[in-house]
Amino acid sequence: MSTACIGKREYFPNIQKIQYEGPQSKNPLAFHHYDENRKIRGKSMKEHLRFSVAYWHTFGDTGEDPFGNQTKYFPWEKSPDVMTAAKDRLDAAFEFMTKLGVPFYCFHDRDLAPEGRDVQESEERLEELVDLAAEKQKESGIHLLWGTANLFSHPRYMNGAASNPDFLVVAHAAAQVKAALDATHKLGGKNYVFWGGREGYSSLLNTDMKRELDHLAVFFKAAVQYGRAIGFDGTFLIEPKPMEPSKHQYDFDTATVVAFLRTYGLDTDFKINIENNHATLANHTFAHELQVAADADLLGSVDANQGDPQNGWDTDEFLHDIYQAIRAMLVILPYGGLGNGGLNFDARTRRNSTDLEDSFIGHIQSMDTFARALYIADRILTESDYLNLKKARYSTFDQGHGAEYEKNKLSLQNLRDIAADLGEPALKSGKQELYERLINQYL
Ligand code: XUL
Ligand code: CO
Repeated sequence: MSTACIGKREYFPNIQKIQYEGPQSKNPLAFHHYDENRKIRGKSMKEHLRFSVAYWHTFGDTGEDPFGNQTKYFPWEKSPDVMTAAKDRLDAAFEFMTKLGVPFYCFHDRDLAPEGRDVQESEERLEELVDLAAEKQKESGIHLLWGTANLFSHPRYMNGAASNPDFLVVAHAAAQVKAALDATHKLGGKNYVFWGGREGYSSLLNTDMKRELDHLAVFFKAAVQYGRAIGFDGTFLIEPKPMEPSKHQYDFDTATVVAFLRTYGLDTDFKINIENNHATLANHTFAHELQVAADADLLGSVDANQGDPQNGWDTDEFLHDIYQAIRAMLVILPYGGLGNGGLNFDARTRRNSTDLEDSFIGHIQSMDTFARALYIADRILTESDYLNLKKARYSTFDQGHGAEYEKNKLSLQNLRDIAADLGEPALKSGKQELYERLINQYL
């Protein structure tokens, strides 16, 4: 039992601190690949992967879905007094995270403290929980990866939050963001996230899209200005998602968000938080979204989960597909890592996974999947021909006319003359199967 729980109620009495037991272990409550101190490229696995627990799913998801009631009854939700329940949830969260051995966590304002009757009461409730969370962080050594405001659950946000056509709703959203920024800053959060669940539209017939996007940008600017004024020097992140709950969200995918940030001059303070399941919903792969962000030099953080390729909604499963994880690491490692970002498990156990230990198993298996992917990707990048093969495909641009072209020195007429002089190019294989084989070879 961890020192953090001594003298307090224990919520997971049957779980001890999770240990690394190596790939031969058959213990589902032990790490088989995540050896936090193992060094890769001079950095420990813990420093590379920067795992984070998502407060809302792990301590708040009770298994309800549109067709059925609650299936999970957490011992920390028992008190009829909402503030007592919030404090119990905090105790359970820090016991869970300490036993799991993760360095970070993330929350929405309303995960930490329930909304009050008005702005003032909501602020006071959050402040009370933030003070308790600060003590817990100190005791456990666990840090805040990011905070955010829930601008999508309350009925007032049904037509949007920052992009709502009613100014008073926008002001309420701003009040929430102000308090959530105060909380994030007080807890030493490395980032602040905006996910625009309701920032979008249901019907274009009643929507002035240009005006709503302009309002969204004004809102982000006000948030940056306030954040910098209180001394928050972390990164602001936008988390793209194409739909759900809105029919169409303004932060549709990474390319859309890059264009938005550049259009409104927000790309100096903002980066992007990429979620795999959101990539799936946008008909992209995880690696595609990561690569678009990396190429724009705006890769900030990752919501590490996976979706279901056969259905069209956000299933938020714990990532267990090793191929997707390796392909992600093949982008993240050459980018130089996630900096102040991390891999946040925006994931939940299934509705019918009702044992308390299931949540540990979900996190452990996903941590193992990423750890394995990290060392496999590192071997592919350092031991195989992968990078050279890719570079060689573009070697005709390294000298001669190709190099001049890259420098913008050839006109369309010049290009026409070169084509006419040199004749038909030889067919060169893209060798996709060879690249695919490389991954299997290092598995
Ligand atoms: C919703 C989602 C959110 C954000 C934070 O799909 O991913 O939980 O990560 O608001
Ligand atoms: Co997310």
